[in-house]
Amino acid sequence: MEGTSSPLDAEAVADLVLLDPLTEESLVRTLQERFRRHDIYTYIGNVVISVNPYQSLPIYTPEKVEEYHNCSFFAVKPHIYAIADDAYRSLRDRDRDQCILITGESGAGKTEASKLVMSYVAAVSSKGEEVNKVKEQLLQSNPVLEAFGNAKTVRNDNSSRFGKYMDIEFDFKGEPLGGVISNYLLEKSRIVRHVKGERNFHIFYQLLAGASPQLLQQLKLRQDCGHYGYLNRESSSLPGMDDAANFHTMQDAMRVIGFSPAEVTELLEVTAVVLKLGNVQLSSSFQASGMEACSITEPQELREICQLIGLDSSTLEQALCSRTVKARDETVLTTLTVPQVSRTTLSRGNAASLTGLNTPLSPQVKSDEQRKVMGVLDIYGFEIFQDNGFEQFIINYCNEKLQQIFILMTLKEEQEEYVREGIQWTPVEFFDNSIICNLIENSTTGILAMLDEECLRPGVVNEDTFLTKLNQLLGTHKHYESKETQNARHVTDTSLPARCFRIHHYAGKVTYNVTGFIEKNNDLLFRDLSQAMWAARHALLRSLFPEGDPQKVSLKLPPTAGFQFKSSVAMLMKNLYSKNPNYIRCIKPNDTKSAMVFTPELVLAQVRYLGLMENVRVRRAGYAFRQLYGPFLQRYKMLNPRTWPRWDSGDREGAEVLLAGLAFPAEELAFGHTKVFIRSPRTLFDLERQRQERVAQLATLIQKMFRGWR
Ligand code: AD9
Ligand code: MG
Repeated sequence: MEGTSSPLDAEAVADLVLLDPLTEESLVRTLQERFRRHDIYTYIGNVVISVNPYQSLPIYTPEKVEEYHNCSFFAVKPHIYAIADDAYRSLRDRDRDQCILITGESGAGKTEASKLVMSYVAAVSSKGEEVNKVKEQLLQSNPVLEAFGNAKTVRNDNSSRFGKYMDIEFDFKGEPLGGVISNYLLEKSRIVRHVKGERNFHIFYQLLAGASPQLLQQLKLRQDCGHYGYLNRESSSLPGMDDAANFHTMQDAMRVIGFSPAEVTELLEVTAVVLKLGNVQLSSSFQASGMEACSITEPQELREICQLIGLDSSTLEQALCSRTVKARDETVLTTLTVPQVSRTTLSRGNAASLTGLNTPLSPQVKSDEQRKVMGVLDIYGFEIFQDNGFEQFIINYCNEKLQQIFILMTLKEEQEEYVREGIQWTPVEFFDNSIICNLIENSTTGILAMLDEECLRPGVVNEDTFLTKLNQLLGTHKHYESKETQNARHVTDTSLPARCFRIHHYAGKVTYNVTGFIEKNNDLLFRDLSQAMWAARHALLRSLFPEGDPQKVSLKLPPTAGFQFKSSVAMLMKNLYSKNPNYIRCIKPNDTKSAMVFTPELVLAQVRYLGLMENVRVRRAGYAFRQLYGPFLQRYKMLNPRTWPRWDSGDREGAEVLLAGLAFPAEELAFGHTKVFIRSPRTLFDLERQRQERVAQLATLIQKMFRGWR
């Protein structure tokens, strides 16, 4: 940190609120300096920034757990355990439901952070036989979730391809009772296709590598990954990842969670079916009538699938090859022009298998019993790729909402603290991103609503008409752009291609290509297929396709993917808003997954879209620093002869007397009911500097005294 003269440089500012001067550069350099010293955690007030070390550091030992369990937040080095401890204590002792929001880009360490929080809470809560069982179940949900929902991507060998929110429920004594997990937007398209250098979901490789010959035979699978169309585009094994061992861990975890052996088998059967469907080829040909006909070219694979799920193979063949259309009370058979669609949509059994986790984990709590909840959110971060599609649009919308709640809650929390402490406070100006949220989610003129309208419109719909409509309605919106609106405004910008629109998100501009928006938003499964699946003699499969029940046939179209996502995000926000927030902001220091490499440009980009500068400013806008009177007096009492070496009256009076002797401007200080507040970091630096000088003086004095005695 050359170039700055803050007295706190030596400690490389453990709390960025104290950073002086506050610039993007000084912030990144502080993180870098701390990272170099293996201090991967840094605070902004009570927000923890975590920089992924990509190596195991000796900071998660039982001794560390003890250390953080017994100390107050600011008395120990920044750590994820400190925030977990703070949240847990305030849940247990102050009866406030908590949520821990973990954000950051792919590979930044969110999932690892969520596991650290869970294991900390498990370690410090009490240890009865029943409680231990619940804790084991909570911790063991991870291997199952990761098997079905994680995959190797170019960014992360163990990338979560879904958003996860877990409510851990506690009784009034703070003992865990159980948990409820919600999943958001599994990246289903990965089942049928993934880019070079990536893999499909771990479960497929785990199953083939770890299943015994008997199990493979029972599931009618071959061990060779190369045999399966969904897997063979990529070498099957990964350095450092033991798929076979992970399969056994996952199976054990399922048992701990409460899956019966029959349920485990059913889940594996569905997994095998998805894998085998990847090999079912359909071929189409024209009949003499001129109609297109479709047939299966791999009847053996189809027969085996049907044996596994207890279904007549002609039923499945017909469902895959044709589509029933209700027209003027007549049932007509039409062949599919793109039969692959059926396979893609069928794979949702995989997504649903995640949801299946909730039943065994549901807490056994009675409704009249008082419960407290800690929510842990591990959700995909903001994404800006070369090509951005529907998935990025949805993910970035979610991040826009999280940013909104972050600003609101940070301010709300500040405001509440000032009210609690009886301190005067002027509201802070900040960029309100609700204009962007509204651009996306407004129920009539928002992009999602217009997409839905386009998907439901009879006649030929395509993405071009969708884009034209967006241009017409949003052409003048400050945060919206496309080639056409630019042309209208006579802007020449060669970076914006056709068939794209661009949104100015709070975190930066992202260009979305509309190709695939309609199909992905529709997410339709042809009724013949859901009916075939429901007709199978297979309990799990039937439960995955409830709409296949002919009794429940409805002419109403199911809600679109965008609509469902918007509703679940709204529910999530409401849930989070009712709790006390704790933030972990994760940063990925390099693109090569290398231990201890820190690339400042990469970190700067993340600092920007995590809004860390804004976070520091908001935190500083009121009082940058606050501390309970007791610890404050202890730390600084040596600065005033009236409070040193002892002060025998109340802590608050002591702090007032102490500070009165130091002649800081009155507006720099405020005295709340339990805490002292200091407005600017400079005053705190000054205090720290004076303290360091005084400590040095006292040390010299003591040395002299010793010498005198000798
Ligand atoms: V993604 O959005 O799901 O693709 P995450 O969840 O942010 O991503 P993850 O937690 O999976 O990232 O971390 C990526 C890898 O970084 C892990 O597999 C570890 O190898 C490594 N990592 C992350 N955090 C730590 C840590 N605290 N200590 C050591 C870590 N290694
Ligand atoms: Mg993850």
